[in-house]
Amino acid sequence: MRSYEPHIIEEKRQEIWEQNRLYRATESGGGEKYYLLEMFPYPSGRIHMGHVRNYSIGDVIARYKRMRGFNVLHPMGWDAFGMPAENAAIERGVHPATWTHENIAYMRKQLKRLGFSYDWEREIATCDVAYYRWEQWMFLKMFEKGLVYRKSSPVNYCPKCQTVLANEQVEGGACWRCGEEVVQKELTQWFFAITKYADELYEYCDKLPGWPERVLNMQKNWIGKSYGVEVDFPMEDGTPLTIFTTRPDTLYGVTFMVLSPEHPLSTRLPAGTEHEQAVRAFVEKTKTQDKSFRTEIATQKEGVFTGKYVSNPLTGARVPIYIGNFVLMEYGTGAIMAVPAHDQRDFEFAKEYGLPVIATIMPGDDTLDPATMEAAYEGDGKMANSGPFNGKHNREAIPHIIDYLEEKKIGRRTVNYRLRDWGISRQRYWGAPIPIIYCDDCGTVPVPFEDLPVVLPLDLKVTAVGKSPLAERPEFYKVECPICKKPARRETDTMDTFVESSWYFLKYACADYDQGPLDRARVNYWMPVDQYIGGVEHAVLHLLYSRFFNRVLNELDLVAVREPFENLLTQGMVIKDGAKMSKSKGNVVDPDSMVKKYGADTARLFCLFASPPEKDLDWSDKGVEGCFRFLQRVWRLVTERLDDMEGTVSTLEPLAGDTDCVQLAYLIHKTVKKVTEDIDRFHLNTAIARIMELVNGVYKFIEKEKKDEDSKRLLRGAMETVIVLLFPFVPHIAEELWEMLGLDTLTIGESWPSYNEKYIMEERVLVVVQVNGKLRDRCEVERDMDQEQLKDIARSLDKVKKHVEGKTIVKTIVVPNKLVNIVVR
Ligand code: ANZ
Ligand code: ZN
Repeated sequence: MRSYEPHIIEEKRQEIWEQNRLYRATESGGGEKYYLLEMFPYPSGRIHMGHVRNYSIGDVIARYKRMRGFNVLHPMGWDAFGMPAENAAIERGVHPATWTHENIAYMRKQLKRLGFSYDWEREIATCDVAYYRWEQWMFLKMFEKGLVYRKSSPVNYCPKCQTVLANEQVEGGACWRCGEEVVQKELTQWFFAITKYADELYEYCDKLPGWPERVLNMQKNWIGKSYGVEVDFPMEDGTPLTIFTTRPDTLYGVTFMVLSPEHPLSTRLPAGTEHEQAVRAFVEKTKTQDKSFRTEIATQKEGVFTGKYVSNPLTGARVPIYIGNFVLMEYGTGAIMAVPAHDQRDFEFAKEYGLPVIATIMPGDDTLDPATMEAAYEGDGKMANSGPFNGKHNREAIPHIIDYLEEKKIGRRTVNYRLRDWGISRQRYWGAPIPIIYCDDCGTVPVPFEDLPVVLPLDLKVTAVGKSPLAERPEFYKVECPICKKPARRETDTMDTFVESSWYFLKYACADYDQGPLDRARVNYWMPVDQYIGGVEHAVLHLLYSRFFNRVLNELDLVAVREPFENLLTQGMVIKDGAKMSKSKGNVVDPDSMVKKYGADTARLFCLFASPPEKDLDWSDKGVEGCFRFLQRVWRLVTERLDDMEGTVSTLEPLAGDTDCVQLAYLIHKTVKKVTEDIDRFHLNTAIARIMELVNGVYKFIEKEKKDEDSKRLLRGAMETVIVLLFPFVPHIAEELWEMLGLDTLTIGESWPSYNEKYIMEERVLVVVQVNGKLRDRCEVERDMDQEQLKDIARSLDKVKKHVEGKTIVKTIVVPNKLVNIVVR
């Protein structure tokens, strides 16, 4: 008898799969289409456990759906542009392309060794010209439609390294490499007009029932739809200062106004007055500060007086205008009415500059005393100090106040979004070149479609991050203007790598297509993605950008659906010793060594069994060991009985009719039902637990040492069921055992078992069986079971048989769910 040697069987099975192109997806395949997608990895060098987990979950679903007759697309590829490649180039002198391709080769080998059922013929790497050329095409189409534009915008900049820094390269306000304080620098950059879709992206969140509530809320918060009102406060010269507020109910509590330092009035208002100097100094100072820092709750509220006033349009009160660091130009109108009694930021500002506080919303029956308040009261309540609105509840008053403002033409209802347009310019080398040319005479000129692709030159050296070597390479940037043919300059920035991951799922549908950006027919056959699986860290940006991009491509008639991902599963993290498994924490378990020690099936099984997919997975060596032992147990279950099973035709019916057979049959059918339901709901861990229970049941049955043919047939049926149910989880061992039982391995991947309702016992009860009033045995049966069936079972019990044999049954009395009494003579 062979012992369980995972390496031998796993490599053998993988070779067979590859030779038979078993997981190749075609649009002409039978069955309903099913597109299963896992977030593609960044080729950082090696697969980590988080990947193993993500891809194991996906592989179960892909295999399961195939077994249920779906035509499954399950692709894999590489998010291959990005900064780590440049860092490696600087640190180790290896070219980003070389580094990336070597990593891809290694990681592809790792994924293959784990036995994931990908259609490798559709593999894509986003750093390939064949991929990004069509992204450039899309950029140009978006340029035509006015969905991409250029504007000046601040970036993080390190004056010492003279480079632009990504947000993640700024650590506590300092450069990650030299520690110098990072400043904000204005750069002209390209933007995608995602805000044009803000409302649709927001409203569609309610039309995605297959997404986790949590992710939808994160998307909604990010888009930040806010209903409010713009109110005009007349300045002394009569021109209006317009602010945006969500709380017009606090208008009577306004004691000052605050402008963003970037607001055009900030420098204009104090011009030529004694305040000019101080204002200018303040504006200069805040300019270099990071936006998110400025709006943090903990950040000190700072500001300066402009010397000017407005009047409150409701009360006529004279209100001073300040400039403050916590007001941003990007939101609303870049100016606010400050209500220190009811807004904490305004409260802190008022305390800092000795400005008055007027309370207008009272909490419950209490009254607020501005003299003793220690914080703003931001809740709801009855209005006070508010003229005609006194005594009203503030929430009820809001619509009336807005109606009044609109009637008097001093305000209008507006909706504001927190979402900003997507800045895609990166001053980096390892990315897709932006297909634009600047000409002194003709201005900004898109590269003509027929001149695509703009190929990223590979024969150069990367020396610093944040400074694209493209800008130092005349062969690249010196070009002829496509319009006037005079010398011009090519854009040397590259695109944000989030652009590549915003449409890769469409490319998979037609990976080999090169006649245009996408093969519409094939894309529309596969789209939308039926199930997307990935980490929750992408809950906002990647998913939002993809939803945006898919809409744009829908309008370009390249894809028929508006939403790309029908169902989303966000898997939890892999934790070890209480911390996220990561290189920096030094608690990494290397998948390679796992596979080496136990094999791919054990690695997969552990990742699937240790916790439900959405929850964090706590690493446990013991747990891994346990999974390995379980597989050995399954291996023995079958291999130790191969001779015995030869020539036996399997059945799932309790033909022998005795209790053991009946019980085993019930267990088999119940397990099939439960595992099916569990996988459908992604309860993969409990699905495995149920298969383990079935294995225990089969071992128990074997202990009975039944020799009759009918029992053997049932035993074989049970074994085959175990194997088939295990196949999506641990395909190598399952397929090998299947083959050893003499079955055709090509059928295992197509044969999800069905169950017979007849054998499903939802709720079980213990029934006492008597013969002539004397207790002889007990049996566990389904509650409210059919009386005739219950009598059959009772009579089939061994201990009962003994007392009935050779006698005549006069009658059988049944007390439902309790007792069967067989009266014999
Ligand atoms: C007066 C007020 C009183 C406010 C009060 C709040 C509470 P959301 O809900 O996020 O949309 N605001 C408006 N524009 C701003 C800007 N450019 N920078 C910083 N803050 C700004 O927030 C809307 C509220 O944020 C607005 O309502 C305004 O303060 C502030 F008891 O107006 B509120
Ligand atoms: Zn020109």
